[in-house]
Amino acid sequence: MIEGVDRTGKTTQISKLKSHLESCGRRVHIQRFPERNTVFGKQISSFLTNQVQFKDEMIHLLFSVNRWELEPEIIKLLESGTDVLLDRYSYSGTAYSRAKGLDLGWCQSPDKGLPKPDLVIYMSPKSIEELASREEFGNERYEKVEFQKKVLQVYEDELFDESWVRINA
Ligand code: FDM
Ligand code: MG
Repeated sequence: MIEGVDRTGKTTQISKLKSHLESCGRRVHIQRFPERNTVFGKQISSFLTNQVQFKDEMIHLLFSVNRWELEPEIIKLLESGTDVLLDRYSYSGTAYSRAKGLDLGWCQSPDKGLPKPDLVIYMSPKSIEELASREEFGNERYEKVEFQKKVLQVYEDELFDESWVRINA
């Protein structure tokens, strides 16, 4: 699983990891969250592109439901021996909602029972200002400097665990 704030290069790094694992002879599947092409994913996509407005609690639950939508597929892939690389997962769910002020335990609760990652790769930025200068920053709802700083603070102070692998983003 790869985690971190926006524009840290998660998608680029995870696709490189996929190529590497494939060159070692493994079967690999990347699952990105949110998965925007499902019933609930379409609602999430409309929210992120500012076409609809949802309460903080409601969008939080939709993100979780989106992971539950894909849970059977992920289990099936793992059972068939395929490596599943997740581009964001439950930690994103908590980080972004917690940054809005929702209770930590409340944020984590709807994801209880989902498959757990074997490894968390965390993309660690030097500063949000530096990320904000990257191409396409600002396109979606959450890509605002002040908000991203809060999300980063949640990752660093409340979620980061010694078992995570920290990568200089
Ligand atoms: N995001 C993503 C959340 O707020 N909660 C979640 O559970 C997930 C998976 O959606 F701003 C946010 C993080 C980001 C936005 O994600 C879209 P990508 O990775 O930038 O497409
Ligand atoms: Mg983004």
